[in-house]
Amino acid sequence: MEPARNAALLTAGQIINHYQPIVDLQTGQVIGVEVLARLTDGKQIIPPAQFLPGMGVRALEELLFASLPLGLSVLAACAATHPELTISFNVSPTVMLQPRFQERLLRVLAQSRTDARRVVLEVLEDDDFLSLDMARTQLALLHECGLRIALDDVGSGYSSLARMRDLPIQIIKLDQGFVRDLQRQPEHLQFVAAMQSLARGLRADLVVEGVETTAILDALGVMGIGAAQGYAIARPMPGKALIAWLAGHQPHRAERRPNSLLAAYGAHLGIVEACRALMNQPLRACWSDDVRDPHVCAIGQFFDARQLHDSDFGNAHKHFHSLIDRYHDDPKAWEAAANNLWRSLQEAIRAEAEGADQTHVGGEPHARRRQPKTGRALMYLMNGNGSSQRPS
Ligand code: G
Ligand code: MN
Repeated sequence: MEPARNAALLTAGQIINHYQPIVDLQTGQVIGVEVLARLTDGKQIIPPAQFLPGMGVRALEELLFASLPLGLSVLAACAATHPELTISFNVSPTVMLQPRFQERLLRVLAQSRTDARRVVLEVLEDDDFLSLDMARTQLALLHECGLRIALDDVGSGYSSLARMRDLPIQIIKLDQGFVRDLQRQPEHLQFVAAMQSLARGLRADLVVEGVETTAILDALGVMGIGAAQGYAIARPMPGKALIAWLAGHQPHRAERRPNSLLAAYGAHLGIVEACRALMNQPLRACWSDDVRDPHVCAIGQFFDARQLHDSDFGNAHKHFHSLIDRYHDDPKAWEAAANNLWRSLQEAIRAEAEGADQTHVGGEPHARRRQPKTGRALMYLMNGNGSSQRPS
């Protein structure tokens, strides 16, 4: 907006850090925090979207080195309750390729007695990602010093498959764009699952960003996703608030049983993938005797608990179970049954999201409240606290 004013604020050290927790979905433990730097004029906070565009490489470097010691001191203050916590900083690749960047960074770490293994650099390719060779060399050197490298916003315009192939990275952060709207577009869970399997193949940890609702959190947990970040866990907050939040945080272990339709969708994804894996290898799988019983699987248990077996998707689920061990005999019918369950779940999830939108009463554009809606398509709703409500 006002480059001159922003430059002046930067020079005057008017920088504050906000911190957003990153949670291990399987254990529920907080494993890291991402630093989100902001400028302030003393009265209001200027968000990055306003000051980052147009900032030159010098200014970006100064921003990082102003926010770094603040972040490291908060990390030290969190050590009492969270000794293993990592801290992530967003670094532009052009900054990283500045002469003596590494020397300067390591000096700051040494001054604050920070173990380099606790620090993550989140790299987002920008227009100026000049030399891939140089970037690769620099990232490898930084990793040798103990730092970990995350490829940020993967799936957005700039972070491509080629970068994942060519750069030495230890963490993949899936862009919010694939996640925020999952209740509107549940089929995008396919991308999350694919990214998870790619990350495993690359031996990188996956962090899914933009997790805005408990239903999304639930779906990711059921799918066995490693880590998540987003408003459903916590919003970015000042250092003091973070320390208090961490001290009060109660870890929730991911459950195998879905607690939302979106998570049932995710669970079905896993089951179908597992069946296909069996189909594509020579071993004839042995199913247990009760596999055709729609009440034995995790989805069925969720439908039991909410009395959802007689809905469209409940019937589709029963039909899929009746064919589940028949993929060798009748692959077409098997495919059709698997797809039909997705389709009917998708419709119900969309209807649920639309119902929530109609009763939406302001606030964050993406943090949609889910309110009871009486009507045909809506089978049940989850409150923010995870309890269920059925239309009366
Ligand atoms: O590019 P990067 O992933 O570093 O961007 C993080 C930005 O996303 C921050 O500005 C942060 O405030 C914002 N953010 C964090 N969690 C969520 C979320 O759940 N939903 C939305 N819409 N934005 C989020
Ligand atoms: Mn980031």
